[in-house]
Amino acid sequence: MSLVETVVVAIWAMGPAYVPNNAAVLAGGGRPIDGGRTRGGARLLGDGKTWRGTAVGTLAGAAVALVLNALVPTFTAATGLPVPTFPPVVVVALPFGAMVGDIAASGLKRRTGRERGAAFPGLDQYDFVVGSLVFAALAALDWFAATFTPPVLVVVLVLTPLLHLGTNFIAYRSGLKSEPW
Ligand code: CTP
Ligand code: K
Ligand code: MG
Repeated sequence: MSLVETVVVAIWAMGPAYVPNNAAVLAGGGRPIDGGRTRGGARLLGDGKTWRGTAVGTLAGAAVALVLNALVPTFTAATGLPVPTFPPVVVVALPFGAMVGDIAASGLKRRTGRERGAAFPGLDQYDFVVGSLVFAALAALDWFAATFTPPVLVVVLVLTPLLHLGTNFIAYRSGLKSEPW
């Protein structure tokens, strides 16, 4: 595959993991997952991790996976690119893993004295990638190995922080998000 083709396959494979965090920003609010609990004076997760944001984010990512699955035959016929079809367990694992990675990162931020919304460079850009990839690998290892080949993985790791910073900057400028990260 050429670099451009690898990029297309990488974005396709990660689409269901890219959408949840952005959907959560739109859907956020309501009861925080940690129920307001604290440890050592800091919240466990904070008000930025809610049940509604997590549920809507996961459903939005799963919807993207189902739409992409429906498009595979047409897209493959038109381009010849080996874009993946998501098995049912992966339809859920990619977006849910992305949300869990983001939630785990907030726990780490609170334990290290960072308030809600504080930046943690590196963690902010990779938490959901690592979460989604780990959950997908646990859910369907053969599918994972066939889809996330080394070149696709490299593209994912290089491209994701750029896409993440780009979409978050747009959300920030449109007033949807209070910080650009
Ligand atoms: N959000 C949510 N539930 C989630 C993730 C995100 O409701 N599981 C919503 C919240 O409204 C959150 C917004 O999306 O404020 C932006 O997400 P994020 O930047 O991850 O949260 P922060 O508010 O910055 O908090 P943290 O410092 O814990 O990352
Ligand atoms: K985050
Ligand atoms: Mg944030």
